[in-house]
Amino acid sequence: MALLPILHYPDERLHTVATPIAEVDDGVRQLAADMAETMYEAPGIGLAATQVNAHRQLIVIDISEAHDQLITLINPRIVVASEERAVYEEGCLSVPGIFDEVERAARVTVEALDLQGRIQRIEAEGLLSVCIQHEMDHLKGIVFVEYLSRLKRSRIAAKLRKQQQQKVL
Ligand code: K1U
Ligand code: ZN
Repeated sequence: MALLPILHYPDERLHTVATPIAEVDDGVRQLAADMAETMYEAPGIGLAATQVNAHRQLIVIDISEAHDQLITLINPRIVVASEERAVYEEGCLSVPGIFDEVERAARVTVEALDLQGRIQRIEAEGLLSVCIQHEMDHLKGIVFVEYLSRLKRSRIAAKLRKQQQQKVL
């Protein structure tokens, strides 16, 4: 297994739209395993392939404290979203140190392939629902800061650019 470098906002590659996975083969299983290792090491509770510069429809999520409930979603699609909305303070491994409130559907049902290529259906609420929607946004090239005001976004971009320059020097 391998740790993968995570792209940081405002890297343009975070805006790439991911393509569907035609076949769940060993290459996909290897990428999913590397993404899970990267997510646990970060640490985080989710990771989309977009964030590791692999533009395929693949997500890993584990919101458990024991790190024993890994969910892998391949070609996910939301089939039901509640009209009820909920606000949650989100973070993102691609936007380190920034947390802010985002409003999303309170509950979603998602269909996706698993690592054996079988269809799975997950009904989610609370943090799992937030995380699924956040990660599916990554696959569409959307970073959560795009839901914030233009002023907040430009301040965040400037702060992260400065941090990246300091790392290079
Ligand atoms: O970058 C990502 O997409 C992962 C992100 C997922 C997420 C968190 C909170 C709300 C929405 C989506 C993170 O994992 S940020 C780190 C984080 O929240 C966390 C880290 C360690 C323990 C618990 C939470
Ligand atoms: Zn994120």
